[in-house]
Amino acid sequence: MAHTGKADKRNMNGARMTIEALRREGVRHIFGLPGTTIMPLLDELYGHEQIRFISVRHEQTAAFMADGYSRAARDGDLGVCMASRGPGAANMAIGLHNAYAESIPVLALIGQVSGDIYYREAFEEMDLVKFFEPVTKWSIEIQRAERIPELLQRAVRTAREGRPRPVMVSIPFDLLEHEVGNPRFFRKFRFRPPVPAEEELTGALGMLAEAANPVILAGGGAKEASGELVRLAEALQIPVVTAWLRKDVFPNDHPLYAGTLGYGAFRTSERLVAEADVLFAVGCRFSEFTTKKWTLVGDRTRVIQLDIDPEEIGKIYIPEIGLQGDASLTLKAMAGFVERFGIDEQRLRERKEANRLRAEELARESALPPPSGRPPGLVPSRDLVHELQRVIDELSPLLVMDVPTFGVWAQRHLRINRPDSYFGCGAGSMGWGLPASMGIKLARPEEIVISVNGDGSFWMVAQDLETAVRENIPVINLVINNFSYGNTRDRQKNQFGGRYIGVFYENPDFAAYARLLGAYGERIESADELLPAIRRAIRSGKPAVLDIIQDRFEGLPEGLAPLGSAPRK
Ligand SMILES: Cc1ncc(C[n+]2csc(CCOP(=O)(O)OP(=O)(O)O)c2C)c(N)n1
Repeated sequence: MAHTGKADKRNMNGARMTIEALRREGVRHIFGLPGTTIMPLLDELYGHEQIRFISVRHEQTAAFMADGYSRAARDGDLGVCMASRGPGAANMAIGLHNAYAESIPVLALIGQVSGDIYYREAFEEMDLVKFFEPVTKWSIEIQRAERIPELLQRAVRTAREGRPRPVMVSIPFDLLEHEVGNPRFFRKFRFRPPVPAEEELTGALGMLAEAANPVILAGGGAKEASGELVRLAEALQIPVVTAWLRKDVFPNDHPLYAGTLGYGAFRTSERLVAEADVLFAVGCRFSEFTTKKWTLVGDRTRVIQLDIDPEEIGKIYIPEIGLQGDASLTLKAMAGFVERFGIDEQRLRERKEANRLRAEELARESALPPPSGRPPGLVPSRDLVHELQRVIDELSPLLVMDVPTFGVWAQRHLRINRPDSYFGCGAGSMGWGLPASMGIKLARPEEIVISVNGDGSFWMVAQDLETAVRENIPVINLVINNFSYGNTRDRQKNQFGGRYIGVFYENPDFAAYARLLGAYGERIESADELLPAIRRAIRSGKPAVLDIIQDRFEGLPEGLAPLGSAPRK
């Protein structure tokens, strides 16, 4: 083999090499569900001191947990999910689809039938490489036990480097049992994140300094660069909008915050982008919702695009300046230059004035109507958003947003000021919220983690509340219970003449269900019960479900159509 690696003196079978390779790469958790082809791997994890195996009740949970874990892990730790061949793998697919769409690194480790019986439609056999190709950056099956460390360690690097995305590694059963003498392991290696050259940065700064109406659009890639973004925006007095669901990349109470694009965006924010002569995009993929189906950024807008992955630069808009770089390091370097760059004082004063006027306009447009004053019984979204803001201000939690219709209220009215504290499901997978929040809690156990879910979404994964109880993962789940697939209901209302089909159903008493499983449960019929109930849930030390009862016909705020819907021809 051309690679040089350190030989381990011991003989190891494939399963031991697999777990050892992951340990060396810093993996601390594996989420999975047992099955025949991964039995040797499970046995390796028995009593393992550094890697915790968490068994789930459905493989989609394992994948979503790995996704949440990777999003929240601070030390570059990677979420790993594990399943046995065909059926388990198929169950996992939604989680990999979600992670792929959202640029989240995840390693899916999947068992496979042994090589001696492959291609005969063996029991649960499936072409895993082909199956996962569209939802992974790299999808491979290892053919020789000796190569397990090499390929697994490379898979971990592949998932993490450049645009992060999931990878799938399948290992046939016979390889896991195959003994290898003096197996070779490799150094844990990470690329140093790139920073563009000084002249590229000063070129971009020059363009931003001279622009008439510049704007910064910050996406998920800027998640760890909030402080740098603030410094740069302040130095140049440039307003910042965030990509859809990435509210936490810029403090929402900052005078230069100009709103979040995407579904439910305010006109002020959209106009700012539409009228910009220079747009500086930082770690943003110009998604369909952020760009209003790619109509928001006009031909006359000159784009500066900063992205870690050169393949992303120019994919949607051809930039005048493309900067390949890590968002934090690059913004830090830019902010450093700008301080000695000297921007025209008169221009700075003009920008300050324009920003002040726009901030007032945005404040008027985004003002939340006062609470409804309705008697207890059903909780209007408007009241809920007021109370959720109180929860955020008082408890400073990590907030995990599944895909409820309520997300529009959150997008428009919640003020998130703490960096890296808001996790939204931009790929739209129902059922992501509970498991993702479990992964997030494991990555940051010291935090209060609150997920916000529709009742339809919650019920797709509700069995894994048992996992949260058994594994002692105390996440707090708000279930916005409107006894319907609300988003779909609203489409039928707006576009199909109110002919409701397949959107209403009955639910169990979710609070009682939670208690039945050993979790904490409460029913909420008035928004002002929310904060005290969350405090009680925290005190219980258990995973919790707060069942928030809504009117099944409440629907979206006036004038907002469901996401992605267009008038019917
Ligand atoms: C796994 C999955 N299946 C179907 C959909 C399509 N879909 C999008 S939103 C929605 C309804 C969501 O209902 P619920 O979770 O109760 O939230 P609500 O809109 O009622 O707040 C559906 C069916 C989806 N996004 N994901």
